[in-house]
Amino acid sequence: MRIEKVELRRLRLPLVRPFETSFGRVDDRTFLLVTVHGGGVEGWGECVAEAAPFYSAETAATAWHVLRDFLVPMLAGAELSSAAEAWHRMTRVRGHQMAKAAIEMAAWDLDARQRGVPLWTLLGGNGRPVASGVSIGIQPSLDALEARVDAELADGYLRVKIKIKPGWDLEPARRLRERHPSLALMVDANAAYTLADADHLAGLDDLSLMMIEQPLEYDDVGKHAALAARLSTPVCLDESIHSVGIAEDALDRRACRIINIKPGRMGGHLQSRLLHDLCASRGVPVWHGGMLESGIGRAHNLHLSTLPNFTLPGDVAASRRYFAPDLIEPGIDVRSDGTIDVPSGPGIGVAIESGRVKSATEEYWCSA
Ligand code: OSB
Ligand code: MG
Repeated sequence: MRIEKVELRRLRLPLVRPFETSFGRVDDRTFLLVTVHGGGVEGWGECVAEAAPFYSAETAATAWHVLRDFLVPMLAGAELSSAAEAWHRMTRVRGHQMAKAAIEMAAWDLDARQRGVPLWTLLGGNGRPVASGVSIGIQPSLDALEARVDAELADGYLRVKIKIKPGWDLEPARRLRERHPSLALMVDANAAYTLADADHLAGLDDLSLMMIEQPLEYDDVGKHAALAARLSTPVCLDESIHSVGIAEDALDRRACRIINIKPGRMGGHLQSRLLHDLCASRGVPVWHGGMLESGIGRAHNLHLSTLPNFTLPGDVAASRRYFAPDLIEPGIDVRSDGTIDVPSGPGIGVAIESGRVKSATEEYWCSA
């Protein structure tokens, strides 16, 4: 397949609800969309880098720069045997996984649409409905948290993750555990703690949590290994895992027992699949993370989530939790059994509302 032309768009959409984590609160979502054209077909990818460099060093602005000035020139005009080749064309650029992922994933969508098959068939998934969980931001009060969780459970979600930080950790987790004794419950710290907090975090150990996600520094594997040895709650890594090599190192050092896969953090579908396969070979379960994506990124996530080692519910929830309306029509919906259908058309299989994309676009660039 030949990539004839690439378009970049920067969009901003208001969130249905503000989202607060240990690194701050957001009321809207800034992100990029990448469109690759070839053979009369379009492929779409979403860049999950945020406006601020708090979750990761990348921002929407750095991704725009790296895409426009380096990655697009490596792929525009290129003849690829398949989308799997896109990653290899970009290896001269170090890091910038989110920028790479956006165009790499667009190439996968293009490849699948040109072949007329759903993306999951190219990725090696099974296309079956995906078990869905929710990620609930830090709330203004424990009562507000309980109400939020009740509303999500009424919608059918199979797992609840709450964001924690110092001052909002043991008490909210304990309150939820008392109210919902058998709930699949987990916490995500987004790197808010240090090893000196190990005894405090061990206070979570009697709450039967599925896992604690990324308790320590975003790039620290060694300290996670030391912490994991002191907790009975399984440690899951998110921010730290931005390459297959780091994941191997983390597993060798027993820094985590579970890994969250986000294709944006890994540089796209190919690297995510390699990470998935590595974890499968080590008996390590994975689940699909989320980055407050629009329906375009969310659809990619659903297809990837149907690979066999995604055995835990993902942060791949319904459109209406994030944007009203979403950029796709119909939006992604959750069924009462807590699963989400994988869109069945060619490629990512969703219909993009070009009028909504246009009205949310703040900046546009085209390679040709
Ligand atoms: O740490 O998983 C995270 C959102 C933005 C940045 C980082 C994270 C998250 C979420 C939200 O937890 C997941 C979602 O609902 O998309
Ligand atoms: Mg996380």
